[in-house]
Amino acid sequence: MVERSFYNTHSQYFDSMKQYLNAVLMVAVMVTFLACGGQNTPETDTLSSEEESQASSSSNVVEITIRPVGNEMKYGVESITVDAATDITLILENIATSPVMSHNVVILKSNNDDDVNRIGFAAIAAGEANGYLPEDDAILTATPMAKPGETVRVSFTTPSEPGVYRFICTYPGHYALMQGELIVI
Ligand SMILES: [Cu+2]
Repeated sequence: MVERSFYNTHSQYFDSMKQYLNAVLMVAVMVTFLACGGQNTPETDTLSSEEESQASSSSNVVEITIRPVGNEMKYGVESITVDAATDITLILENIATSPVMSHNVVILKSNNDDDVNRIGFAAIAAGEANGYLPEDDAILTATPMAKPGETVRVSFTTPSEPGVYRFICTYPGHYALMQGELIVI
């Protein structure tokens, strides 16, 4: 930016602002491009989700947003009812501010306390480098870990079998309290 001529005349001011805004826009476009293309995760961006749903028989991807209750170890939504075999994008918007309130949403293939406890314990051993997400056959899908202020998402297809599927937060110390149910009908 040309700071010295910035305020010389109105037209220079607006030219500079225009250049500045163009630069901001370019950076935003680049960040969006990198965010969409740079990750090798099960997430899908909005565009490809729409393309996929147009190609398949279902008409829309259902978006579900979950937020924690402030700085509590508690999901604001503890019961979600969805249709079987439906494309879902689950969004976790972590509005917490406390540094120990990182959260994720790990959906299990069951509503079984043994599975919940085993995965909750294994998460600690999995460690921060793995987002406190253990490898376990009983995990259906999971969002990445969201630090306070972050938003994460995961896209998946709900099970074809109706039933109750537990979801938990696997940040150390959270899973016993931070749970909910995905009810597939
Ligand atoms: Cu949590």
